[in-house]
Amino acid sequence: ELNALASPDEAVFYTSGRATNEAAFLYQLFVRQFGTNNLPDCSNMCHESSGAALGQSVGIGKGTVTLKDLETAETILIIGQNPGTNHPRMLSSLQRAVEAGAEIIAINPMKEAGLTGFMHPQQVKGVLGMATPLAKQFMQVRANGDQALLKGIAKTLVEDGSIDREFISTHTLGFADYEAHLRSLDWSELERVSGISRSEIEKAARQCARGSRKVITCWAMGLTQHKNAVATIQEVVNIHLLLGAIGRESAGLCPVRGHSNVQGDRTMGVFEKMPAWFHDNLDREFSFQSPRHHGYDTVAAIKAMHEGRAKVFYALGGNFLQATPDTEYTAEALRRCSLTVHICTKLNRSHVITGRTGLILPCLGRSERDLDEKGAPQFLTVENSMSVVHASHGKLDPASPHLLSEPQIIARTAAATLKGRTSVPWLDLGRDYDLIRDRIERVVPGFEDFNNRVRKPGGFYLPNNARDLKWDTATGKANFATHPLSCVQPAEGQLVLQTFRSHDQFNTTVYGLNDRYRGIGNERRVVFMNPQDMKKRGLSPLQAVDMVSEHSGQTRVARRFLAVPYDMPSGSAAAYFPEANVLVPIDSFADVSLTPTSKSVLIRVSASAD
Ligand SMILES: Nc1nc2c(c(=O)[nH]1)N[C@H]1C(S)=C(S)[C@@H](COP(=O)(O)OP(=O)(O)OC[C@H]3O[C@@H](n4cnc5c(=O)[nH]c(N)nc54)[C@H](O)[C@@H]3O)O[C@H]1N2
Ligand SMILES: Nc1nc2c(c(=O)[nH]1)N[C@H]1C(S)=C(S)[C@@H](COP(=O)(O)OP(=O)(O)OC[C@H]3O[C@@H](n4cnc5c(=O)[nH]c(N)nc54)[C@H](O)[C@@H]3O)O[C@H]1N2
Ligand SMILES: [Mo]
Repeated sequence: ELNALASPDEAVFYTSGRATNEAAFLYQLFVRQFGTNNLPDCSNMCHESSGAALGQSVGIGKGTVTLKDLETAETILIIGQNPGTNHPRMLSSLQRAVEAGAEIIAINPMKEAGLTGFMHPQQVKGVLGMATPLAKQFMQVRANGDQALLKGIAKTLVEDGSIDREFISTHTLGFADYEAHLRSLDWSELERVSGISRSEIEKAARQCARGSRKVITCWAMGLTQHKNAVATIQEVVNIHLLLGAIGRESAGLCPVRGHSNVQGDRTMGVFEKMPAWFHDNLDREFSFQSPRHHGYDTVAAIKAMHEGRAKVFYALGGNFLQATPDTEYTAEALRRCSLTVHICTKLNRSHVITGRTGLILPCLGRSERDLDEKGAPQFLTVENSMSVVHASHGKLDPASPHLLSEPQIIARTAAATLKGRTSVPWLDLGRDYDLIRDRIERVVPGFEDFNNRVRKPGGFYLPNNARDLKWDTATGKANFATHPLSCVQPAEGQLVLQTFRSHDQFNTTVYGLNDRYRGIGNERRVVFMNPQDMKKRGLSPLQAVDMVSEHSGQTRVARRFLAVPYDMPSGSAAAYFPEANVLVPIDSFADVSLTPTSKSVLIRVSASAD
């Protein structure tokens, strides 16, 4: 099927963030030797906005802090992130930080357990091992009101004179414009858009400026999945630049990641627009000419399949149908393909919405033992969100003796597809992961002596220039970004719906029907609403409602969700991903990063007709 295509660009190769470094490296090599950069990945729907923002502002698309920094910070902002459910191991680091004197400021429309109030104190204490909320200050921001709030913090710092002038003059560009912008902002506007009072915002700013300004900001999907996400994240960076709170101990930027190796996959070249130096290294190492024109990201790939410009869909893990926006549209896109292929550890719904031919290629999971031909155990590697590369050893008996590893499946697919068109010893690479690591070492900076260093306990750190006050930006400095204040604008009667995770799920894998910290049992088709917003619509608790998403004159409907009154700002609503993905318009995505706006879907809610 691949070789029958009119052009290699008619194939799309998706990656989910579980793939190991070795699998991801082989995969992108295969895809580029095949002749395309169509390498969309789950990052496109996740932290793409963070990568885009940080790249422009500080020259590296990832976080700048270590776990030790986190545990020794003085102030930690946690914005748009629900660690109690999604990053429970982070809670113990936060707890250590608080015990050492740190103050946590949480910014979220919802009072998430672990950060703030507890729905069921006894139970949560038992599970999280904590008696009191971690956050000293909680700001119940309006949906997408963060930019206004962050600008308010920056304005306070500037007007108080609580800024690090030496850092600003040595390391940054664009301060004068930014300062003028901040001074021109009107407090009543910032209060209205954020939903937070000036005094609360000033209090947060003054906390950040206290002590030796060891500030760390953590954020996740509550910032990344909005139309203005990149600008908002750059506002976070601006605050750190004002404070000089980057590139030194106990301070810095911490986008909190999702999948275990989403960071490593990007480092290995899974990206539809890798920089030229990466292509140069790849071409030199493997003696070929990789295509340089950019490929499709996730949204572009769905549209290409829908419009018949792409005909083969190949996935290294993930659940493309359910993770992407606009479920019905995406389903149709997949059905129009000639071939859909999934390398996977677990069956999911994507596997039953197929092209004319559908293949499921089950593979070993990372928890399973992976033996080489002589029966010796092999290991693979991953990069965690603190830029540490370490080994991953499977311990369990494989589910079946017939399972192949991801690198083996990719290597055999490449050998069978490329035949005489490649000089890469694919089958050897698929058999011996040390050989893949030798190649990675010669293509990707920071992996010198890879095979030796990764065998040491704990692995090794990748270089992080921003951490070392080296700015790989277009200007050679860290850049203040000055954006006009923006916020999603619902029309009269519309609500801003966010689609988020319950406690009993990992992305599209649902383990149970409870969301214990939010007090929901045995149901996922619920929509959380402000009690006043319910009253206005004549809705009683647990009444069945229909949600209609409105975008560019199109409507999308999700029927029979139960309305749950909840402590959240009026004008906002929340429902679970992936059930609510039918409402996320394919054409609604963030500026620059093109991340679907899964946290700001404009909807109308009314009592169910039937
Ligand atoms: N158990 C479990 N762990 C996981 C996952 C999982 O599904 N289950 N998924 C993994 C993955 S891939 C990722 S990316 C991470 C996701 O981790 P999170 O980003 O914590 O995941 P979400 O559930 O999407 O929660 C987003 C949070 O942002 C808040 N929020 C929504 N809109 C706004 C807003 O406009 N402003 C602010 N300030 N906050 C807002 C929501 O109320 C919610 O608390 O978790 C990872 N870890
Ligand atoms: N509306 C809405 N949509 C969202 C989000 C949201 O908050 N709201 N969040 C977005 C985010 S942050 C993300 S990261 C994406 C996630 O998008 P995906 O990564 O595509 O989705 P997952 O549910 O994590 O994929 C789970 C599947 O991966 C396969 N799998 C698991 N482990 C392995 C492995 O080791 N190898 C292989 N080959 N396969 C494996 C299994 O078959 C499993 O069913 O969803 C995005 N979609
Ligand atoms: Mo994610």
